[in-house]
Amino acid sequence: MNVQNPVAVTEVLSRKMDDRTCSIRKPMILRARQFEFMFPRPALVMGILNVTPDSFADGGRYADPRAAVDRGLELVELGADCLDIGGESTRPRAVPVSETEELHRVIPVIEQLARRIKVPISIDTMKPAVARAALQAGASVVNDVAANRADETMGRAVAEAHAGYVCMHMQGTPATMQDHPVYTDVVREVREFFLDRMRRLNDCGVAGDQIILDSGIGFGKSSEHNLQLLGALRSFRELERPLLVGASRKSFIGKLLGVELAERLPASLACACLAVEAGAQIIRTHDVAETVQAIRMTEAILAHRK
Ligand code: 9MG
Repeated sequence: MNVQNPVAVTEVLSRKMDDRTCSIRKPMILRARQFEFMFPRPALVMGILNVTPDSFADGGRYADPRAAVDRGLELVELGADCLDIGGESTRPRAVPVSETEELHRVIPVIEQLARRIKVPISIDTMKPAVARAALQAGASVVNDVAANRADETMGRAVAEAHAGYVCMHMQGTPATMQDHPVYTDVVREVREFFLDRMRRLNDCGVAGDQIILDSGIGFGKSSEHNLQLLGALRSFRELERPLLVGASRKSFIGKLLGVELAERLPASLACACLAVEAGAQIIRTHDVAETVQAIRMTEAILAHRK
C-alpha cells in the first residue's frame, strides 16, 4: 500500500473492506441524484461550509460568496467527499433567518461550486423551499436537521428530485433544544424516531436507499445523551442505512474536557475514529484533512483485524 497516495489507500481499503467486513457490514447503496455510493467502502468525509455570519465554529468567515466558493474548493482539495452548505446557523439559540435571506446566501455558492466540483453538494436547511432551490442549483443531498417536523413538504421535495436525505434527530428546535433535553432512553427514542421517519419518508415517495440517518449530536441533548448515542452507534447499524456523525468541535467536547473551540480537534478526531469503528459511513467535519487522515488510519487498522 502506498501510504503517500490517498487514492491508492482508499482503493486498497475498499477491497479489504469488501473481503473482510461484508459479512458483518451488510452491503448498502446510497443514491443521491446522479451520485451512487456502494457500502461497505471507506467512510465519506463531509466538509462543512457555513455561509453564515453566526455559526458557532466559523461564523462570518465565509459569509462572502467568493470566500465561500474558495473555501468549498479548498475543502474538496483537502479530501472532502462531499460538501455540506448551510445559510442558517443551527447552533443553540441561533436567530432564525428568512427564506429570502437564506436563498440569497446559499444559491449563488451552490451554483458556482456545482459547476466546479465533482463531489456531491448537500444543502443544510430546514426550509423545503430552500431545499428545492438548492437542488435546482446543483445540490444532490438535503441535510435536514428538522426531520422531526410534522408536514410532508420536505419529503416530497426530496422524492421529486431523487435526492439523498439526511434524516437527523433533534429534540425541539435550535432556539430551545438545549434548554432542558429530557429522554427516558435516548438511544431507544432516537431509534424509534428513525423507524417512524423512514416510514413517513417512504409514504412521501423517498426510497430507502436515498436515506442517511443521523442521531443529531448536540441537538436537544445533554453531554450524557451525546455520549450515550456515540457509545450506542453500533446498534443503529441494524437499520441498514448509512450513519452520519457530526461531533466536530461541538460544545459537549468543551464541557467534558474544558477546552475552547479552537482546541477541540483531538477530541473531534477521537469521536470520528470511534464512530467509524462502530460503523459510521459519513463524518461531518470542519477539519477535513485531519479527519481524512485519522479515519483512513482507523480503517487500515480495522482491515487488519482478525
Ligand atoms: C447542520 N448541522 C450541524 N451539526 C450537524 C450534525 O451533527 N448533523 C447534521 N446532519 N447536520 C448538522
